[in-house]
Amino acid sequence: MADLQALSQAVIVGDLESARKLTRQAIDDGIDPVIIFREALVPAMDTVGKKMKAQEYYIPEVLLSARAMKGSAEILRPLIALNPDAQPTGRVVAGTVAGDLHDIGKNLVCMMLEGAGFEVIDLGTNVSPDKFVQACKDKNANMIALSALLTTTMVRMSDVVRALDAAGLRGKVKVMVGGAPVTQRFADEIGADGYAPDAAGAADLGKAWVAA
Ligand code: B1M
Repeated sequence: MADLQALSQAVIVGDLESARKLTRQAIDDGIDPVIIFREALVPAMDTVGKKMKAQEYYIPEVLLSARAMKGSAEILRPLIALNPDAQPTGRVVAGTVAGDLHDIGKNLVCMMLEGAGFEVIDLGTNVSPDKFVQACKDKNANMIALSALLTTTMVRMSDVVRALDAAGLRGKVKVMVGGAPVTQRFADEIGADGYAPDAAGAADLGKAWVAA
């Protein structure tokens, strides 16, 4: 029987092989991949963050945990993207803003958007405002999804909003922002169109925009 707590623990201690094995087991036992994310992977990385803050974990331990989390996510990704209810809904350019290398949450957001039927153009991490704007033009995107995990980089989101404005794209491309330090209030302050607290919320917001 699948043990989501054991999967969480494998991610916390950075045990990639066990994380993969327990993920496959959970899928074989019929657990919804989204539940595996929400109830095992996300709380595990929360614990890792707390340990980092308490200086029980340093960068090497955090990287091992991130690697285990990615190993599990790679197995879940195609299952979420193959959501049979998903219809082609829109085109989203996604990325983590300039100066920020955190990509686990952004990758989850991309997966959930794909699962909701969006075509996602993932620009990766440390993405400059110009690169976001160019990708929106090249791909004819109707949405942009910005992630930031640092209080020092979340402010870069407003640079992207301004760059879209300067390129005359603000009426065409809706901007959604998120990441641990980001709030609805911050989104309002920088003129973003929306904020989502988690990856599932990002997919819901995108769907709501398309339906409006
Ligand atoms: Co970093 N790090 N890190 N780190 N790291 C945090 C963010 C931190 C809170 C840890 C801490 O001190 N407790 C802290 C930030 C403090 C602050 O700014 N207030 C921090 C720091 C300080 C740093 C460095 C500066 C450390 C250093 O070098 N001294 C450095 C910065 C490097 C850089 O980016 N320039 C650094 C480096 C790293 C690693 C490279 C070691 C690694 C990243 C590996 C990787 O991503 N490939 C790392 C990690 C793993 C973390 C923690 C432990 C976990 C982040 C994570 O993946 N969480 C993190 C502590 C924490 O957040 N608990 C921490 C799991 C993930 C699922 O959650 O990304 O929040 P999250 O995504 C969520 C939501 O936020 C939301 O959806 C997801 C859930 O469904 N979401 C969106 C995210 N983007 C969204 C976009 C949306 C909507 C929702 O719409 C578009």
